[in-house]
Amino acid sequence: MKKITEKNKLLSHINKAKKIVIFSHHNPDADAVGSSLALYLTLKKLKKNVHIILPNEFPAFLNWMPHSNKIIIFEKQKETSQQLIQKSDLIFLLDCNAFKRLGTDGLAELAQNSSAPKILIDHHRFPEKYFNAYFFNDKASSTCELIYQLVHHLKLEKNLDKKIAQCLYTGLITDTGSFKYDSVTPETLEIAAHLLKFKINHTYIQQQIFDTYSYNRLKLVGYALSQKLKYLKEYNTAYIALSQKELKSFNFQKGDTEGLVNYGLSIKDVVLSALITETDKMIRISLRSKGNLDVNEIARKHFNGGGHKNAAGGQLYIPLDDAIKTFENVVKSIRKK
Ligand SMILES: [Mn+2]
Repeated sequence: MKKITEKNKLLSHINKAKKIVIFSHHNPDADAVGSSLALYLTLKKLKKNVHIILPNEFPAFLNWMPHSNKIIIFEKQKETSQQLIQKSDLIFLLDCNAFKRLGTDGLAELAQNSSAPKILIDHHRFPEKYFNAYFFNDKASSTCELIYQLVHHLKLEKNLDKKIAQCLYTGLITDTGSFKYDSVTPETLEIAAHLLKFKINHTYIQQQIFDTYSYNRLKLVGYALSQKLKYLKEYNTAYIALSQKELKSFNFQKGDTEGLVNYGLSIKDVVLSALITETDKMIRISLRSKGNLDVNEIARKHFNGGGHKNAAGGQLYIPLDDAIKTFENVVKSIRKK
């Protein structure tokens, strides 16, 4: 499945619906939150009763986003979430390709088992086949880019406003590294240009996203780079592994390791970079690559995950030291010359 724009199906589902719930993935990022809010605000203008339910808390650096305080966090509001899902007559899943990406504490089942029609809007590869309608393109830079296109396909562009533009712009810049990744197309920049015409303060948005580190977070980055960065020169690979103990010593807050995986790629000959972190429940592995090296495939095959060609992630349920060994072995097997 490369690109599907079932605009007539989508429009008829939206026209019929009264109570809509929007979901996005576990550990929501700025594209998940931005696209959910932009769709929410658009549907509100169509006088729909609409709610966003996210599996768990989004990073605090997104608190400034318009209406972000209206987002329901399943982890904290299970009963409210359950009632909303039961009453809903249309479900959207955004920025992830399957309900299982809503996590493991019951939300995925609640959403998937609901009798409401289900629409997928996403840019991750290999979407599941059980949705009633799709707006999908794995070449799109972000789900925010897809929401912008959807709004136009449905001839709802007169509903675009400054708040929606702020939400969409946020997902665009975070999923493209401020317009530098491979996924950026002329259309991405045309969309960005149009969004700026709503007089959004793009410098403010950049600052809210990228310049809001705590002192501890910056110290953690310094420690990770100076003490923990491992360079496997002959395999053009760099990685950082951090234990719970190390993270706690920097008073780790959710989101503090965001972006850390990208530093490895800034080494000249590195084509594969990884961040391996120990959480309470598992070992998380984030992967980034340059050029044709497909980390989505590596994540799917070796780390129970997936994502995009140049950015993917997964998890392992083994001790940290074993996860590091596993990662090194995978690298040696795939980068063998
Ligand atoms: Mn995305």
